[in-house]
Amino acid sequence: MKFIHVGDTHIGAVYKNDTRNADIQDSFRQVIDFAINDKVDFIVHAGDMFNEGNPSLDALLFVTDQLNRLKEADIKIFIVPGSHDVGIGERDSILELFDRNGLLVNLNSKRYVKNEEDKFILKGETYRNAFICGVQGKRSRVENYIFKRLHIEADPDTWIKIFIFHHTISTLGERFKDLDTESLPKGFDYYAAGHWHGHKDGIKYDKGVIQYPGSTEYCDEKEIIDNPNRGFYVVEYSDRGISSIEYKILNTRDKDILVFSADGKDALALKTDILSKLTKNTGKILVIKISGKLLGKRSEFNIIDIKKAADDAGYSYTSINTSKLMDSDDVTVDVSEGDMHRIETDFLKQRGYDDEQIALAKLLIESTDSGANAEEMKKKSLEWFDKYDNKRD
Ligand SMILES: [Mn+2]
Repeated sequence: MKFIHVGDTHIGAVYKNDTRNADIQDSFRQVIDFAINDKVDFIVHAGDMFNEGNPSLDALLFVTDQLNRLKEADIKIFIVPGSHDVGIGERDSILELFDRNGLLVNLNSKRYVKNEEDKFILKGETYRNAFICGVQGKRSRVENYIFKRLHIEADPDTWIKIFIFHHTISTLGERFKDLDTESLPKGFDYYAAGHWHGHKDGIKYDKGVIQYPGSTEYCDEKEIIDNPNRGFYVVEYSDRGISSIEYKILNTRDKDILVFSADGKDALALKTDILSKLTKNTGKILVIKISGKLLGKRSEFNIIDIKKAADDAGYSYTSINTSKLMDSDDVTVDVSEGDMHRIETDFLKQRGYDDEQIALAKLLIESTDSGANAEEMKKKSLEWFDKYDNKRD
C-alpha cells in the first residue's frame, strides 16, 4: 500500500502575479498527476489547501477539477483544514463544501469531533488498513489547549496509524512554535505535518516519525531563498508497518538570487551594478536583496527601473528587497534597553512621522500582535478615525 503526504498547496492568490499563481496550481497538478500515474491508494493533505478561506471562483474550480480527477481514479484524499482554509469570521472551512460533495474527507468535519468539557474526542477513518485522523490548524496559538484534552478513538486493528496536524512544533524552534512537540498524541506510526513551509523529515517521536513536506510552491521571497526544493512524500506500508518514505521533488521555476551591497555607491552606481547582473532568460524568478548604506537618498534609487529591466530580460517575477538598504538620513535607535513600545515610538519619531501617524502604526502593530479578530480591528480602526480623521481638512 502507498500514500502521498502533501501540505500547504495554497491554491489562490499568493502573489500579485498571474504567472506565479499559475505555478502554484501547476505544482498541485503535478502531485495529482503523480498520484494517478503511480496508482497510490490515498492522499493525506496536512492543511492549507487554499491560500484564502474565501477562495476565488478560479481557485475553487481548479481544485474541483483536480479532486474530480482523483475521484475518477478512485484515490481518496484525507485532509484537516489549515490556518488558511478558514475564512475570517467563518465557523466552517471551505473544505467542508468539498467534503459534503464527496470530493475529499475533512477529518475535522463535525462527525469526527466532539468537544466536551474535559475532553476533545476525535474519531478518524480506517482506509486500506490505515487509521487516519487529525487536528486542524488555527490562526491563534491556543493549540496546547486542544491537544492536552485530546482523546482519540483509534481503530486498534490497522497496519499503520496516521496523525495529521497543521502546526509548527517546538522541535523546529521555540520562536516559531505553536505546539510543544510533546503535546502530540502518542502511538502513531506517521505524523503528517503541515504549516511549516520548509521541508523537514525524520523527526522521531514515540514509535513513529514526524514529517514536514513543506509547501508545494514558494509562497514568499524568504521561501525562495531559504529552501532549495519543493515536494511531497510517498509512503509505502504493509502489515509490518511503514517500509519506505521517499521525498519527491516538484518541478519549479528556475531562479536567480542576486545580493548587492550599496556601500560607497550612489543610486546610479547601484542601479548600474544591478542591471549588469541581469541575464536574458525565459521566465525565471528573480530575487534581489540589497543591503548597505547608499550615498545620497534612498528615494533616488528607483526600483521601477530595475523591475522594468528584469521584465525585458525575461524574468516572470521579480522581488526586490530593500529592507536592509540604508541611506545617509537613516536613523539608528538604541534597542539595548526599554520596552518595545518605546523603541517603536522612537523609531517612528526619528523617521519624521507625526503623533497621529504613529498612533495608527501602533494600533496596527498592536492589533496584529494580539491576534485581534477582524471585528476588533475594525472597531479599533474606526475609533482611530473618529479621533483623528475629523482633524483633517
Ligand atoms: Mn501554509
